[in-house]
Parts: sequence; C-alpha cells; structure tokens
Amino acid sequence: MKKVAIIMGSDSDLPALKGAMDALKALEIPFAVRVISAHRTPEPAAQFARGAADEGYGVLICAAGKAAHLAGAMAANTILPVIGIPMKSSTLDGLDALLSTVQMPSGMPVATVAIDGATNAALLAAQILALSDEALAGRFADYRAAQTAKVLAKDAAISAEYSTL
Ligand code: RP5
Repeated sequence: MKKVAIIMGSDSDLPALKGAMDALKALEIPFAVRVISAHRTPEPAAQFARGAADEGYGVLICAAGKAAHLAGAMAANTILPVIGIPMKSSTLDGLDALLSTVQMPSGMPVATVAIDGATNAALLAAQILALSDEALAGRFADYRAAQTAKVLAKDAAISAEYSTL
C-alpha cells in the first residue's frame, strides 16, 4: 500500500507529532518520519518531494512552525497531496505558522489542519489513501465507529452521574 511521510522542519516539532504516528499505526498505514527544513536544508527538501511518488508515498504530511514554508515548498515539487500542520511556537502561538501554511497561492494547494493538528493530518491522509484502498477504507470506518461508541459511552456515564432529571 501507499506510504505516508511525516516531515518536520525541526526535531523540536517531534513531540507535537506523536498523535499522527499513533493514528497511522492504528490504521496500519506505513510511514516515514523525517526532519527536513525548507530553509535550513532546501536541497534535500526539494529532492525528497521530487522523488516521493516514485518512492511509493501517497501523501506528504509537513509540520513546521514560525515562517512555515515547508508544506508549500514540498507541494511545489510534487503532485502528491500535501497536508500542512502549523506548529505552535513560543512567540505567536502558532498563528504565524497557520497563516504561512494555509495562505497558499491559487494553483498550489496545501490542505492545512489546525495548529498542532497532527492527529487530524494523519486521519485526512488515511481518508485520501482509502479512496483507492478498500481494506483501509474498512479500517477507517471501524475507527469512526469506535470513536462514536466512545462518545456515546461518555454521554451515558456523565448523564447518569450529573443529571437531576
Ligand atoms: C521551524 O522553525 C520548525 O518547524 C520549528 O517549528 C521552528 C523552530 O525550529 P528550531 O529553532 O526549534 O529548530 O522551521
């Protein structure tokens, strides 16, 4: 099956990306985890993006903070779908990265999730891959059903404990 790449601009982004790895593992999607920077390692960034389709990747997840150009730079060098995760940082709480990632010019899309939205990035990648992978689509449907069951159970427990009706 197609692989996912989780690419971060710095190793300082790693802790915020655990949710993406957990979700991909739960859905049995193989993934690579890399540190590649649009600004600090521009040549490896371009090379990775250009070779990604031939390497068997189906979606690139790119996480970066501050003036976050990683997702856009990768998108410029591949026709694979790119999902951007704006990373929260100490100065502007991730608003800088959100705007840098989401405000792509027309013709060059990056699907941008919430600030630190690693889990949703992985789930969106799974949904993209599931379009051409029936077994994965089934696992994704199971994941959704389990999520629904968990919320219903919480509703029942909280309602039973706190309601005065
Ligand atoms: C970005 O700059 C990285 O993605 C990271 O979020 C931010 C800060 O990087 P470090 O200075 O911690 O390496 O490129």
